Amino acid sequence: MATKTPTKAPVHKPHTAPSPKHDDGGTTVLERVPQKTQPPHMYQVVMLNDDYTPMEFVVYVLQDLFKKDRETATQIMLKIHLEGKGICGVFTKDVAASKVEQVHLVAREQGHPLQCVAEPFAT
Ligand code: TYC
Repeated sequence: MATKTPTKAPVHKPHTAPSPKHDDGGTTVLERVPQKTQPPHMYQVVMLNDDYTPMEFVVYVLQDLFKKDRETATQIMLKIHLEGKGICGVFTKDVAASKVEQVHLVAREQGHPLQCVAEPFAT
């Protein structure tokens, strides 16, 4: 009969590895080594003005996809309309790319040329 070879359980390293040190009295002291992980790079989703997308549709997108309240969504839409572009939100790279896709998808479904881009957010 075939017997199963025992597999080793995966070893999970803690985020901070205690490093053993010995003091003169023979006592072991565990020092915490600080974490070296960096926060993720962030991206801002910037919406662009055009001459055709209805203002009300832009307000709807800002409320629905970017979770802005109506007042804030209206202010952002007007800023884009007057200045050419405006920030909808700041996200991790994947989330920002996904927001851009969703905006383009819903805009094209409704026949609007609305455009937005994700760009690195300087911290
Ligand atoms: N300029 C558009 C209009 O006058 C409104 C608009 C605002 C379009 C913001 C796009 O991202 C935009 N209907």
